[in-house]
Amino acid sequence: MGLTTAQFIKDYKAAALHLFADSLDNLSTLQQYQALAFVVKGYYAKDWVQTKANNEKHHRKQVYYFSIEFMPGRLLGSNLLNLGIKATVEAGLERLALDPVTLYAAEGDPGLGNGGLGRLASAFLDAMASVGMAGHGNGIRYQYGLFQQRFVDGYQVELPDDWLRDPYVWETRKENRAVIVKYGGQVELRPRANGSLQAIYHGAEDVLAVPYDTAMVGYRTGCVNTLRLWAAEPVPGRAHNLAEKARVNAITQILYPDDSDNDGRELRLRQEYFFVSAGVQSIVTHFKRTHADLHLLPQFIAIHINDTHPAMAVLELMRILLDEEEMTWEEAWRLTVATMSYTNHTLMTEALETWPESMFAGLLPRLYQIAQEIDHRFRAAHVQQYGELLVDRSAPIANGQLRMAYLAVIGSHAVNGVAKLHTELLEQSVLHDFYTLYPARFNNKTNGITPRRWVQLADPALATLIDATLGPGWRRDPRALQDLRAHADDPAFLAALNAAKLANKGRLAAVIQQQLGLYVDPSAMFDVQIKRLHAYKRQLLHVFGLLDSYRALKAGEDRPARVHVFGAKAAPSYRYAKSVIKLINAVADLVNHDPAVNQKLQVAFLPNYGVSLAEAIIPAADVSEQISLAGTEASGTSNMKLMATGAITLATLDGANIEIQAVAGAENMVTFGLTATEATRMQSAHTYNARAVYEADPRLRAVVDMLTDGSIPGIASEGREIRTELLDYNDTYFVLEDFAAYLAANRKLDALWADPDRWAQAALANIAASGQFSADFTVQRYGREVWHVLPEQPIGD
Ligand code: 26W
Repeated sequence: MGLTTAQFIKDYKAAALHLFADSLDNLSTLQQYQALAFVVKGYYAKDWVQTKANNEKHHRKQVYYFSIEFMPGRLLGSNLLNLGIKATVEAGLERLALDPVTLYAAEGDPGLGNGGLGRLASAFLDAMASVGMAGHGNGIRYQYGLFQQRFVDGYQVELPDDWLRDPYVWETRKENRAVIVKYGGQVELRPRANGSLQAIYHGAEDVLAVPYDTAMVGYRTGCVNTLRLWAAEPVPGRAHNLAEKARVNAITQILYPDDSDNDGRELRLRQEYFFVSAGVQSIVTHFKRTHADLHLLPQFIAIHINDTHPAMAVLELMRILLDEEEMTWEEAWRLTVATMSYTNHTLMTEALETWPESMFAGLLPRLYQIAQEIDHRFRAAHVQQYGELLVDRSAPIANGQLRMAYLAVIGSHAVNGVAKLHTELLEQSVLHDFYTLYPARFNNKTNGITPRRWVQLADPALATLIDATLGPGWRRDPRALQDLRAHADDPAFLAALNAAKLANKGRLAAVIQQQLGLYVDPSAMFDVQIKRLHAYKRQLLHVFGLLDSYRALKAGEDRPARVHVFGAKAAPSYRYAKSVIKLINAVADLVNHDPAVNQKLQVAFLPNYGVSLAEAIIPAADVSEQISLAGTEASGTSNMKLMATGAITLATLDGANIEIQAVAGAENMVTFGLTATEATRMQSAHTYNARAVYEADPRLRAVVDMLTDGSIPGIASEGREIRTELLDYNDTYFVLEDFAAYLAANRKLDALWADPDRWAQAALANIAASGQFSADFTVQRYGREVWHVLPEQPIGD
């Protein structure tokens, strides 16, 4: 971009004057941040316009990534890095006596997602722009994001996330691209001369969908794509009473905070249809502006369905091709299947969305008709060859419910899981019938992460060390990190690696001090578990492990000093998860205030875990806890981020942990526990008896009894609830069964920790192997095998 520090300072001062009619030093930190973001927005504006123009001029195929959640994180740092002007701007800020870190921290972090799925969507947008692919996001501009988490007496308290209280500088309102979304009413189908049916709506409710576009700047590519988030507003020029206005605004008011349990509320259905209809309508309208023949749609447009939440895209495209483009069913269906592709992110049956026919038909009468027709044709097409049973099991409509995962598979030409094991389990279980019907559609696309945010931005100490060791080539192609292996026996490098980690731990210790008033020793082993609170992720097993250490230390056994760092939000309606949060905080109180152990054992549960807090925790981790019951975590992505900054993974053979082991080497991580096959076998044979395991293991019994014997103050009801789940409801996620193996694995970690050089070598091996989990490669695989768009940027795979 050839920006000079002097030019930047000139632009920045001008922006302050333009926006706030004042000089920089008179502005608040927030205003200084907003003026800076405004300048940066100006720096990529031309590339954004140029990218659009190029796409049109060269008739480039566009990918539209439909997701009900996005978690972009703060954008100032990543935009500066991706534009290649970070050092220049930071030098300018210093010359203006402004602290870049303070300005970065002034930016709000749009929490428009729950966890893995939403963050992955944003990583993919960064990656598509960074490999020069024309890939755009399509979602919802929630007024309120995921709740702000506070701990009150150890209990989770949810506060509204009013993230738009201050204007979001990166977005641009595109009034002229607004569309109408219809709900309810009755639909009359009137045959046309050409045999197609005209859909006439009676008494439908119209809602205006207004898009807000945010630029997705690629890493040093000049490619700038678009994240389009839709807001619901009353249609202007029509009389609306207050109730109607509120009803419309409610559609995009708030993100549903559940990340595994589909609560089937009508407002959620309204949300899902809202961004899908707005997205598909604007794509078709835009396409028709630049292409004469809609029959060419799949050659120039790919629509990706991120889990079942946008699955109605199949029905909405059919509606438009049938009702507005007057196509035949066959032609419309061929185009729809060729355009759509679907990713499944969870095996949890309770997370697979279904909608009651009555609710669906009432709110979306025309789509319901189309869904019925798809259901009829699906049954008719397969009953001969596969019989009633399979067809009844897999038809999209059954038992009064629309089964959205099935609709997504039937309406897509490609279906993928997010890690090898997950895709295999999908083919063997949840989607087995479809694997029988459409084997060619199934493919695996193991998740990835963006090395820009998680290494270059979050861990500058490590990034600088790698630059000094390998040169900067790894920043564009992280597979070059493999060359670090040549330094495994280089004591100077290993020492520098440990020093970088220690510096990051010092920074996190300051955050823990500031947030929790807790002093932690940076030289201790930082053992990190950061993810949503869910029974299958087994934060409880981690707690049992540290309670066992607590007892051992009290009994005079020696252990290397450890600080257990937790970050986890629980869905507000998920009672068990909230009880585990209370337990972790109660154990933290017990341990941190016990002088007999708190030199060797500490617990730091940082509230309000999200993208920005992850950026502070991840570079400081020595141990990455990935301990879900094998066969439950689809992939995981924190595992990849923690690996990339040198943490040693303590893992079950689940999700992407298996693929991490394959590239890092089993000797450079510690695995334990039941395999997915063993767990499934015990589940289906009903051979697991948790109480028997409890009775047979005195260490385990001692720890479990602490839940109810009063040794952990303040958890009377939570302790009882958790104990009941374990001993009376037979421990759904085999926490007791994997306990002994988990302890043994932790002792292995202690032994490894006792040899800093060996530990550093293992850390190095993980960093060196982490390049392959770059989302750049993941989106290229999608680009070649699913979306059929060839990236310009030839980053070979
Ligand atoms: C209906 C409520 C709901 C909301 C969100 C159900 C399910 C979800 C998501 C699919 C849950 C989710 O975030 N899944 C996670 O997706 C990540 C990205 O692929 C994976 O790495 C995680 O393993 C998976 O749990």
